[in-house]
Amino acid sequence: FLPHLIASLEQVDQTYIMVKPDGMQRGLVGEIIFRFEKKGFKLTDLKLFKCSKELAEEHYKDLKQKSFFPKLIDYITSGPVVCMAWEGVGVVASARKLIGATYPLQAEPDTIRGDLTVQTRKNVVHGSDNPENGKHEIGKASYAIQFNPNTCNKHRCEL
Ligand code: IDP
Ligand code: MG
Repeated sequence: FLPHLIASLEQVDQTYIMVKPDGMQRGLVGEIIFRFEKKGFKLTDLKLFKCSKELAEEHYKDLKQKSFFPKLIDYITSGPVVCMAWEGVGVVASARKLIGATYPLQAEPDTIRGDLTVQTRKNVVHGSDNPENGKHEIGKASYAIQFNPNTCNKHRCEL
């Protein structure tokens, strides 16, 4: 029993981390990568892309019935996102802790959302909620359309 438990605790997983359009516009990509690297996780893939409506609806399909769903889809497709695959022991749950609670006002200090935002929809970053979804979301992201800077001017706020 004990060796089995330890083996499951030491499971190397993958998670899909996505810097949402607000994180991209605010120039928080480095800050987010820094936190995952510092924790000891391994970045195994990274891509800048513009999320299609179809992919966004698939990604958030569990929330389809929510009143905020249409606005969520509009927002997530409003500008480029940074799609990343991260790997490591317990990375899925640990990443969720580093990200913090969905509602930024409830997120603890020292978490990404706790430190960097007060807005629920624009909460900077997405992280998979279980290892199966991690693999699924990484696979789906590989179909995403490459970001073309000439067709999107919303990728960085004016300074
Ligand atoms: P999570 O991102 O912490 O996993 P989910 O419940 O999966 O949270 O919701 C997905 C995303 O939908 C959130 O990150 C946030 O951007 C948005 N969202 C969730 N709840 C609300 C809400 O009550 N109002 C507006 N947007 C919301
Ligand atoms: Mg979620």
